Amino acid sequence: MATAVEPRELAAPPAWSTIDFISDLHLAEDTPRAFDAWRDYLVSTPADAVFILGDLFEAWVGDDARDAEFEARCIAVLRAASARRWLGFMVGNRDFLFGRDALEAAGMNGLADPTLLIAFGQRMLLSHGDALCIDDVAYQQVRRTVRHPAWQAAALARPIAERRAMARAMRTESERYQAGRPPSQWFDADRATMLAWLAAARAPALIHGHTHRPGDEDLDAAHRRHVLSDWSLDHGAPERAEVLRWQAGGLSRLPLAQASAPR
Ligand SMILES: [Mn+2]
Repeated sequence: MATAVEPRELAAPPAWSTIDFISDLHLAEDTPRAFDAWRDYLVSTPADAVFILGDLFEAWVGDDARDAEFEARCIAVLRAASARRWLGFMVGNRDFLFGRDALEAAGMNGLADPTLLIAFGQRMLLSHGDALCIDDVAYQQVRRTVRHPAWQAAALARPIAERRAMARAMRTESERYQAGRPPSQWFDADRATMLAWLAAARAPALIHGHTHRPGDEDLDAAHRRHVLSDWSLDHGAPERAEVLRWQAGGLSRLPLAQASAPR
């Protein structure tokens, strides 16, 4: 059964004329090209606001690890970017332990999943997307567990090295799943659930990531979804990195090079 979720509302300040959405960069120490592309994009985008809708990091093992070499470099990039423009961050299934301390260090605004963004006189529902993939019953069980405050408190009480090992194990499991079947057979967001969320939000459109299958699709005559691109620039697979940009005239899907061009 499709369950509706009440979104948090966020009204864009009238001064915003360009709003960017990105997700699923899966930044890690072994993704130097994605890291550089992301840093350059955050410096040069003409956007007034950038919404990061989850899985910015391949893993985030807790805010107490934010001073480690790689994490500190990421926070420094975010901090420099947030001095120039508004940054919003919604956690994904890889970086769900990104918390208040890291948000504050990065100068970012935390976003609930889902969030209803109101801009240009329109309503746009935003989600990472993993909660919509209800056919993946085993994952939804894991999600309920790891999103529970008690589980998180217990996990964060463990040594950082142990948490990194846990994150690596989760990554291996996910890679095994993806290697075992073509992308067309990976779990997708459930249509009835998306429509229920959109009805609860009284919104005609949804933006989500997570599935790594970018595209735009009519869900019915009155509702549409826009799936964000992952950023794949490092591991030999076909290169892909896009920004979804919202302006008064509508949405546009931009290759990274174009997203950074001056207005
Ligand atoms: Mn994800």
